[in-house]
Amino acid sequence: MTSCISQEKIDGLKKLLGNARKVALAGHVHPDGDAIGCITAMGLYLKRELGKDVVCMFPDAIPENLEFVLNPSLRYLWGKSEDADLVILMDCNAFSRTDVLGEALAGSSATKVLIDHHLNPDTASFDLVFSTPDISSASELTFWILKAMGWDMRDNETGEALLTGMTTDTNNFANSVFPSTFTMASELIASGVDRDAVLQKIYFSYRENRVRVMGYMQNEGLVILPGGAAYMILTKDIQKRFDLREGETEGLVNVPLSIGEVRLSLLLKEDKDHFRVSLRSKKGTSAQKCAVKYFNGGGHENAAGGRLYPEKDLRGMSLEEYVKKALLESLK
Ligand SMILES: [Mn+2]
Repeated sequence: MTSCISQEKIDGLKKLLGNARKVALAGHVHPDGDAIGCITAMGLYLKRELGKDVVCMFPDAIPENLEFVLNPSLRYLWGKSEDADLVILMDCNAFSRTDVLGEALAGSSATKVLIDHHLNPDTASFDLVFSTPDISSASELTFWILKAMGWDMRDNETGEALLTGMTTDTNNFANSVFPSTFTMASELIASGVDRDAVLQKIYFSYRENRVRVMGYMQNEGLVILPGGAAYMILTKDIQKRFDLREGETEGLVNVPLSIGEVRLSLLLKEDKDHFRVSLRSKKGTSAQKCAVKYFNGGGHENAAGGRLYPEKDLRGMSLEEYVKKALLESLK
């Protein structure tokens, strides 16, 4: 168990939950497996074990291949919020990361709890904070919180949601793995969670397009800079040509890191008026600092993200010039 979970905090959470009839759970924009997993698991626990009225809120839609995590016994809202007595923000370090939900959540009179594993949590906005970067995922942190609350692990749907979130955030045990992460997996599998079924749903259920576009980008779109940086730009044209849907290029940014010399990898994905930015790095190089300094973002030391607004950010440079400058300066 991690040191950010003390008995005092668990007692505090129990007390806040005891005073709340309705609980709202909220996650970050472009929800990933971890956000959906930990929110679904917490939702199931609060509803089934504590009898709470629960609503799960996300700023926007989730990738199709993760829809299996959503539980039919829970109520999910997309792009809108609802009042509650208690708000728990999960897998997200600040209300601003919840995009369209941010203002309503930050301004609400509800009691507020944070459960997160990103750097720089906005602790001042919360009544109770569970936060540490020394853990694989918000799903793992939720697992240890639920255990400390007295969860008996008999509900395998809750366990499956947690295992899914941890698995996607660690890229199936490839990064951000701690001894506690294996303990969590071991306990969940021993309690009856079917890991093979989870892996089947996450990694072996894509459409053909995904494999095609991954191959195309690696062959045609990958630029490797001297010094150990790599980038790819997934334009709207390419997305259209491959008929891409949300989440279908998940994992692409990791691929260049498999090259020995590459220490920093960037993927730009063109969106409406901006580019979505994913950054990955090897130990010793900070994806997080690069995201903060050049891409209006943040995240973890070796896995970060952000946004690039060409009109505001490029300042006369071309997109490629800006990207090269950002990457080369981040390697220093
Ligand atoms: Mn996460």
